[in-house]
Amino acid sequence: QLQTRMEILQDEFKYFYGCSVIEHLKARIKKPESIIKKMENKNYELTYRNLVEQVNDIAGLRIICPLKDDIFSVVDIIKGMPDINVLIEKDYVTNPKKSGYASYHLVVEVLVPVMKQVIPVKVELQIRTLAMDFWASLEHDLKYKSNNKISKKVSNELVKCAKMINKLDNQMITITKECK
Ligand code: 0O2
Repeated sequence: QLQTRMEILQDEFKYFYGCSVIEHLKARIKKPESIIKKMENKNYELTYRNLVEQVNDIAGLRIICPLKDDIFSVVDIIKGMPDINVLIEKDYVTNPKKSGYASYHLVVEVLVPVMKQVIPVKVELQIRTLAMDFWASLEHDLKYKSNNKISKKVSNELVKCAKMINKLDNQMITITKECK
């Protein structure tokens, strides 16, 4: 549902302004084995209640924006949707994580009609620029390949790269403004 709405928003921007605040979208449903692994890692008892209450990212939508400013426009649009309830908001764009990770996270609740009832379903949204996505995807793979144990030297290098990416994202905003 949310993916379709974001695709419509992407089209609306292109139609009215000739460009979009959304570059592309990636949606995924977490595989049952990954859900179990996550619950076990966090020491949650494998109950349906814990699944619903503790796991926020069974449905995940990544929104990739061309520019850093676009992230905040997308966040405002989502927060302004009357039928969407924002449960959690984390701004790692303004305050990146120690790892260097930058992204805007929202956990929202969407009402999904199922048979004769409507159930609230949580979706984790990760909103970031193309450059932030490039860094996060590579860093995620590197951590997975080494079972989350990357050396201090590698993590320092990754923090340096994240800082370069932040600088690049800021420069792209300046260049874009100059061209307007
Ligand atoms: P995976 O393998 O991507 O699913 P939560 O994990 O949501 O219960 P947490 O960790 O406090 O609670 O939430 P946070 O910090 O908002 O992180 C949620 C997701 O953001 C992570 O999911 C990652 O996908 C991503 N993320 C957070 N920190 C980093 C980071 O340093 N590097 C990268 N590449 N991604 C990060 P999972 O479930 O931890 O991992």
